[in-house]
Amino acid sequence: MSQKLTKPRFTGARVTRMEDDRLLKGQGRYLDDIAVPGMLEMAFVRSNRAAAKLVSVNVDEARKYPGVVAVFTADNCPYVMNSKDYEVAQSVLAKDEVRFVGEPIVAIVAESRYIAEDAAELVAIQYESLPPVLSREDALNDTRRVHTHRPNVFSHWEKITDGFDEVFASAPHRAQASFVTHRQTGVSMETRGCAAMIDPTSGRLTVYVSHQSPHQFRTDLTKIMNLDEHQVRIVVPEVGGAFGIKAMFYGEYIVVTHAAKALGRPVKWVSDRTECLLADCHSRDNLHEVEVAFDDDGVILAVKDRVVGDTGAYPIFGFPGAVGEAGWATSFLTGPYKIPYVSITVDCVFSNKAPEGAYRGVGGPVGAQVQEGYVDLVARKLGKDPVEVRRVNLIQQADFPYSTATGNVYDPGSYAESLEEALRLIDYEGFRQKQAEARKDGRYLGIGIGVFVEPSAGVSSEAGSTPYESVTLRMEPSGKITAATGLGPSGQGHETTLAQLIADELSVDVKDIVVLHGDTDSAPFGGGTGGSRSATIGGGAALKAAKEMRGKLAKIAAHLLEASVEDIEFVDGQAQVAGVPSRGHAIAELAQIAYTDVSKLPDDMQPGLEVVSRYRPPMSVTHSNGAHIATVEVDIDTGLVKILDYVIVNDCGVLINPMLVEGQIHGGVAQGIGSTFLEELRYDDAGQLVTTSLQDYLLPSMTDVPNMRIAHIVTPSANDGGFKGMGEGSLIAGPPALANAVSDALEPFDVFVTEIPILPQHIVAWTQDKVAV
Ligand code: SMO
Repeated sequence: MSQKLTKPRFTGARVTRMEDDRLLKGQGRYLDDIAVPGMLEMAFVRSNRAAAKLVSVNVDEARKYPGVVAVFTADNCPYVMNSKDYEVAQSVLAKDEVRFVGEPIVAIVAESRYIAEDAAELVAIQYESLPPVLSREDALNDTRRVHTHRPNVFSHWEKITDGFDEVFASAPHRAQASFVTHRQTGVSMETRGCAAMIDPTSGRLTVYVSHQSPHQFRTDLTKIMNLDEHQVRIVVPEVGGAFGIKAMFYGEYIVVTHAAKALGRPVKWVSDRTECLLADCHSRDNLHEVEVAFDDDGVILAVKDRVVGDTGAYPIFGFPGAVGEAGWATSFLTGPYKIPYVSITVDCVFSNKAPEGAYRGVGGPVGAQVQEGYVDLVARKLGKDPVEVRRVNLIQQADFPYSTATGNVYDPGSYAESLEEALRLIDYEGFRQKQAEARKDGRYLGIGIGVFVEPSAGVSSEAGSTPYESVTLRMEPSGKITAATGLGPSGQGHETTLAQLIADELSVDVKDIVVLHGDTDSAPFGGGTGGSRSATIGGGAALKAAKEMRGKLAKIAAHLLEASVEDIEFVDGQAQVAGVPSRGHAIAELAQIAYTDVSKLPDDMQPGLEVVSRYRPPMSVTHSNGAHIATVEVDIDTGLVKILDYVIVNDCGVLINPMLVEGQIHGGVAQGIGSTFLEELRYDDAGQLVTTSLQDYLLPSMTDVPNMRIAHIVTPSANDGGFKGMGEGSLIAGPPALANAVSDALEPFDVFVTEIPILPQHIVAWTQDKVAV
């Protein structure tokens, strides 16, 4: 198959998102828009204790309430999510004991949500409170066990490079810092939920769910409930943000499905905002005690990291957050730097807080906060410019492929180049002058750098298997194309990017392609969206499918034209003999023949034009990289931080659509601003979550997010198309750039930030009654 192709029209272009026509007109259909006759709604009664025995759960009054159709507890909905690796089973509705505030205990099914909520008030639960495990110390010391049959430390690992101790002990300098990120979560505009119903004709179960991976969801649901996969259809409608939160599997989905089956009526549950904050997976609740060894020039010789990750009450089904976060953070402990020796100790613990799971970047943002934090610490200790310390430590072109002390192999990137370009864009020297002048006036300006490596495309739907993704491509008799994918977009624009790739391979217009997703009945089995895998692996599958389709078309054209397949080229929607436009057939004509005039096909060819392609990338992981630099002004009287400028240099290999790449960066930086300055899920001493609305859990708004300047460097990956995933990098690099900028601004007060979010009261406390030097 070496038919020639004209140069791409769409790949690399700022093609307007095809999704936006419906989304911007408010015509997108989300989970809560799903309405069918006779649909019931569910509300949950959740634990209001962090740790307690359930003495009694009385639902009699709720059951009698007019409009209530059924009430479920662990007695009549006895499903359990088993996390075998960690020897913990989580009842989908709490049985005997509750372990966090927000844990579902009772589900009320009623004719409306209003009725269900009213009836929920009538449920009488008698608790016998237990002392909650809330601090890392209590968890580590096993003061009380969250799960009585096993220690609170549910996962422990160590990794040390041979020779670490010697190098560390004999280093000219050592410094230490403890980095903390408080609990945060990915707040999607559309909340979580699902709706389940039995198809009255086929008897099959259909579950609508706001999720990132339809097939993974079907696998989890059918395994836990012991259902036959072919009798279950999962439909993911439009998803209004997901961020990893919606890659997880939650017990509520089982309860809704069980209710629909038991009652023979459709049942829907959509989380309200308080439920989201209470019971969507949390993340980032980690402590990293770091020691770094370095020489007089700031060359980092060795780094030691002792991590405690708090995963909350249960290892969330399929992806215990603390393990994922500590895994990523320690695996990328050395980031883009050449640091030959590491010592890593990790303890993941249970506590009486909500379960932790994935949130965009998983351990990346925390890991980068640690990594860029200790680099700045070295600079601070030596009185050197943080740029100089980075320059002497960054991995250079000649070092690729680079094997890290933590066991990763980095494919080529542009670590040093992206930093230099970002410094140029922000006018680093110019800013340093402005900063010095401002300080004379008692104003505190700072600049912070976040250089990052983002592993991408390493995630599969089935843990442990090799990542792959699938695309089905069908050219209809008209020559128009229907594609279907197992990916699960939540606003990233996959319909557009996949269409761009397919259009170029087949020399057709993007508008002649529709990309379907989110329905296990029509989409081929795939891993879904997460781990920045969609463009890289899903894009690879789209390319592969389109190439196969092109091969078929070329074969038909060659047969009709009595030419050799190798001589067929595709130009402007026509397959023709190379350089002879008069000897060609429109693609639409070939499609017509393939379906309805099949006697004209080569003898060995099946009618129709449909292919299913699965793409397994040659590399298990490819790494994006880049540099963020932020400048800030810190007002020490109010504790407020104003972002003055923000530049991003991003290298994600070949760009399919720069506009969408930049959209991902904008969103990631916004979430990074939230992570650094606003967002904290706060528990009180009794284990009550006190941030249960968006008035308490603060999100960045338009006025918090500055204009950003973005530049691209392209170092292609070895995958088909040369793409690298980039969905998480800007949330990885944002927090350290911003935190380091605050540290830099407050250097005259000897402030070095090691904890996020940085709140105004922190800044005031760090600086008041202190004299700047
Ligand atoms: S945290 Mo995401 O689903 O890669």
